[in-house]
Amino acid sequence: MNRCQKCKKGCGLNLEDINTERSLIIIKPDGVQKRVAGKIISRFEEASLDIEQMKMMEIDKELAKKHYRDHAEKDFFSILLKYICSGPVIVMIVSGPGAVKKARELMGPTDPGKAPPGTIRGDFGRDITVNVVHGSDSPESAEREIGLFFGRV
Ligand code: IDP
Ligand code: MG
Repeated sequence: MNRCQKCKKGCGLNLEDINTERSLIIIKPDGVQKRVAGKIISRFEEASLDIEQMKMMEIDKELAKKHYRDHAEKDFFSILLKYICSGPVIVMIVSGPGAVKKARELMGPTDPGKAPPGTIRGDFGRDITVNVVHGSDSPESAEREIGLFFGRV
């Protein structure tokens, strides 16, 4: 039996549940268009992350601005908005122990040119903007982003 982290006794709390985290993943328009969405989804499944929710949608400018609000002052902001709104995307909530870090390791660095082979961006990304996938950068960002795309789930 897993032991409760607080009291170290077998009180029935599951350590996996305690450490479970969620991340918001977006397969960006280039990923859908290049027909590599299935391969990308498999990477998360093969890393033992659970898919809790998944939907295909188009992101409008208003949602894109909210999602990328931390980049509003960057010189690439308008290009980023145009790109993320340029076609259908697949949005997912993945969960599991350390899901945020695990997902980012699977994705690789922002710039596909610097992402090693075997990472999603290394294998399928084109350039520093058109980089095939989004993953939350912290558990706090994940919860904010999940709220934007899925509401209270
Ligand atoms: P991340 O997606 O790896 O978390 P962020 O720095 O949060 O990277 O940037 C958000 C998105 O903005 C990137 O995924 C990419 O599409 C785009 N982006 C980031 N840096 C640049 C840049 O220097 N030039 C153009 N686009 C960029
Ligand atoms: Mg980011």
